[in-house]
Amino acid sequence: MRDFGGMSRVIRRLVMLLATLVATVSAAGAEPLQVGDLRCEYRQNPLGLHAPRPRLSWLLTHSDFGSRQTAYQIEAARSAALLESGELLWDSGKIASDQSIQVPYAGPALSSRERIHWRVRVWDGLDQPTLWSDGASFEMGLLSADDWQAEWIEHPDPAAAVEAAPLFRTEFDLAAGVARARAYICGLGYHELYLNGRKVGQSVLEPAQTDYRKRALYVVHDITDLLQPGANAVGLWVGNGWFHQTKVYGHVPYGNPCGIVQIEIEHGDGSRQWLGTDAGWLTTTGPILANNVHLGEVYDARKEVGDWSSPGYDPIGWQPALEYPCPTAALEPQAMPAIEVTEELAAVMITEPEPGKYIVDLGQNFAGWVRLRVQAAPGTQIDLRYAEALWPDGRLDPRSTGIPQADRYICRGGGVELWEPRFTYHGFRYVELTGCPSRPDRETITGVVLHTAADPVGQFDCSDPRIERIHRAVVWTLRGNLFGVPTDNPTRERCGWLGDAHVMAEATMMNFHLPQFWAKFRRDIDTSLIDDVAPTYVAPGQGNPGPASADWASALTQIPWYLYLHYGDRSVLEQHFDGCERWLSRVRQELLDDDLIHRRIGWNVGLGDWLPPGGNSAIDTPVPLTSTALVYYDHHLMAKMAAVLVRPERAEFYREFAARQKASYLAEFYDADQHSFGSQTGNALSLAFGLVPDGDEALVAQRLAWEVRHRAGGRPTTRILGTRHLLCELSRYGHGDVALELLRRDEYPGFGWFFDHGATTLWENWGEWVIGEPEMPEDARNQAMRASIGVWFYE
Ligand code: RAM
Repeated sequence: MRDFGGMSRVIRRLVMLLATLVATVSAAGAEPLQVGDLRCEYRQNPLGLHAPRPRLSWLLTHSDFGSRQTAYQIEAARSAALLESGELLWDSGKIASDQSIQVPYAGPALSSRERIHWRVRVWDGLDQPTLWSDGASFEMGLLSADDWQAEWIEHPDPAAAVEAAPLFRTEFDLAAGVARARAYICGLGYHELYLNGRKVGQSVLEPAQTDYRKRALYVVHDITDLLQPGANAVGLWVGNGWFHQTKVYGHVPYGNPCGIVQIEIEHGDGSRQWLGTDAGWLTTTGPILANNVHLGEVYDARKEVGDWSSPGYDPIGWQPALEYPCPTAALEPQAMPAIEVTEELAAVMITEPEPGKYIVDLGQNFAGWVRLRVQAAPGTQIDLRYAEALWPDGRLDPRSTGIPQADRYICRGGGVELWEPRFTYHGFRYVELTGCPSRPDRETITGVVLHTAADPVGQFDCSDPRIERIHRAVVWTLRGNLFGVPTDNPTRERCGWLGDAHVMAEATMMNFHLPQFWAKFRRDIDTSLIDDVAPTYVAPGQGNPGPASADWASALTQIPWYLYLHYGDRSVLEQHFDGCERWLSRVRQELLDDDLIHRRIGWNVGLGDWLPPGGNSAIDTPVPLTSTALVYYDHHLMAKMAAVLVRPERAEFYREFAARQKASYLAEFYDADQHSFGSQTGNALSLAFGLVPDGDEALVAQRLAWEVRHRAGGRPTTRILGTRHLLCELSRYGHGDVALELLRRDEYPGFGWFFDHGATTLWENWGEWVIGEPEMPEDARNQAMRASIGVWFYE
């Protein structure tokens, strides 16, 4: 062994020498190594940080094969000028390291509002330094509750406010010479901020949903350029959002629409000015007559209140706001990308299946809303209903949405009117319009696509358009379900189901840059724990379908692990390791002697491979198998996480337990003669999680391929837990042809088949309703769990 190690060291040195030579020879014509894209906590020049040691990253660009970073140096100062002149707050010195992500800021402790300017240079493989990068900055948020001097406010008539969306306003005077101005804001459930007649920022449906009792997210805006010397006005518009949701699981509202705004202004001469919500603000109910995140919005344009967020406005009929008791234990910054408009869709067809009822087909199932363009007499009422499907006769078929999704717009009259809702969203492809004064044209309705606006990071091209089509549907399905939390569908529930979350997480990360989104959701799970240990099926929220079974609860370990795997984020492991330990220790207590989950003790055995072809009665994999496999996987991941965190004893503990559990699992579920765990999902999960006897992997994979082709006649029998692994494990072990057959299959149940029936996103069921099976009436057409197969396209 030692000799071999010595040999490999020699070879490695030779390879390095060769690489250095190549680098030197090519250095003459090559671009020098450069450092750019400086980020802090994943964002460029972020505002509102709370991390005590924010993590820095940069990107190396070079045209040279073999270029690499061998060392770095970071300089930080209180301003760009001081950074340039060398009056530093922190100088890391030259650190020998190839690390270019997750590098913690190690300057003096940071205080509220503090802004740090920084730059970095690196040394390459020849120990040559690059030039200094351009400067970047980060700014701290309001770190303590005492930093919030503003008061929460509400409309004095809460009953009216939960129907309508209240507006709040105030004015203030400003001297010239503003150097920096920030607005810190949280309006629950959803808010919009206005300054001097304009909406601030691009985002919509802010802030992201949380368990508001435990924490609410605030947003920071740089408003320096929106202010003006003299009179200024600020407006806040607040809708119910998830703070006052009344439809799903428990129907329990947290409170009445309310908000807090704090504006802080710094002048060039160092003087400061401050302004915050309090009972001195005025409020009214405006044109929104009703708003509900699930059901939609009613807007009467005749009740618009003019330039309400401009200075000099006459707030006639407005009344003083009431102070509202602080609705949350903590205000935390919203660190992830906001929900934004990411695309607009033009109508592809307009029909009139019934007199006066027009159907606009936007060509794509998606989540968002529409922009209505209309010219009609004052008081004309236009009703919009949304659905994912049509009846064969062309009428709107809203059955798959589970809830009615509808907006109503009442016209102001006197010209062209443009309208979009504010505090709701819909999952749909088709819009039904009633009450239009004339036949709508292509300008009447535009589809507005919304979701958490994370940068796309993946792309997939293929010579087979049928395969590309599935990938496209995967991405649309993911887009429809990234709404501040990973939702199961954008229609009847919109809930962060833990099982759906862990099966979709990697597919989302392969398509979008989502480190803060998933880190936030993992914390959402912690805010919903029962007695600080056991997770609930859905997070976040107080309305809840109950304690999670172990298979859904596997999100606890899987999400941190994927964050580490995809982003190198060790801090999430640090943050959640102990909580995972507590949960798994409880799980083990319930396992009794044989380490298997096959009894209903304390919580459900599990939901199992939910909704396979034919519905839940057709689940062909024992629930104890899938639940035990997931608990095994949890322990396997814990061993890995413990190793990363340098906790060797815990790593050893989890390895030992996993080995013991694997032995019991094999004894209970493995047919060594057939090399099978009895079902497609059983075999696929066992392969994916390493639950196959060493050396039997290829045989089990072969058996899996045989089961698909021969025992099931080419049909998948898998669902939420099995489908991704079915495809990935077939391909991993050389049966990619079988995986392709499954994807191309154009009979029920099959992926290709969906598209012959109009799918543009992935359905919750396998389409039983099409073949006339009565079960499963609520077949959502945009179900995130199905998009877990997105991993296969990249793996
Ligand atoms: C459905 C959800 C979700 C699943 C649960 C158990 O209501 O849509 O996909 O996790 O049931």
